[in-house]
Amino acid sequence: MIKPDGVRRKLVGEIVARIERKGLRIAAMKMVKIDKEKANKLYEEHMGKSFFNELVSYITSGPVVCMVIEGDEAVKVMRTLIGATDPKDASPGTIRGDFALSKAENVIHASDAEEKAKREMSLFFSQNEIIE
Ligand code: FUP
Repeated sequence: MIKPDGVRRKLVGEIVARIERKGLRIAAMKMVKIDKEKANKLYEEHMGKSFFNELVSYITSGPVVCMVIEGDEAVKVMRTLIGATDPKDASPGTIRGDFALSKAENVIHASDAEEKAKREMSLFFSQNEIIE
């Protein structure tokens, strides 16, 4: 998911290009504005943490671009492409390493496990929107 700052800063094309150039396939893509209820679901594992309210108000602050990415070890490969959660630690050449400085506004989200990917896909896409 390209987060609101990524969309605001017009990084969608750059990020999509990196994903495609890597050899991964975009099986679904849509721009949505996340409401508070969906944000709570997306981030339920962080509920109660000090940064939770900030996280929800940020992710609901503007449109995001949701994608279903497919490919060999897609979860692991996407995590490598995006870089460390804190962009200050993210290597140059990664999306966060190249385009972000703030941990709160770190441009992109990617599921960190297959189970999470399935859950997050179902939050944003119906089965018939995912192209085989
Ligand atoms: P990631 O999977 O890399 O997006 O990271 P997490 O799931 O651990 O965190 C989700 C989001 O919470 C991050 F993208 C940024 C935000 N966050 C903070 O704002 N402060 C923190 O201390 C940790 C995470």
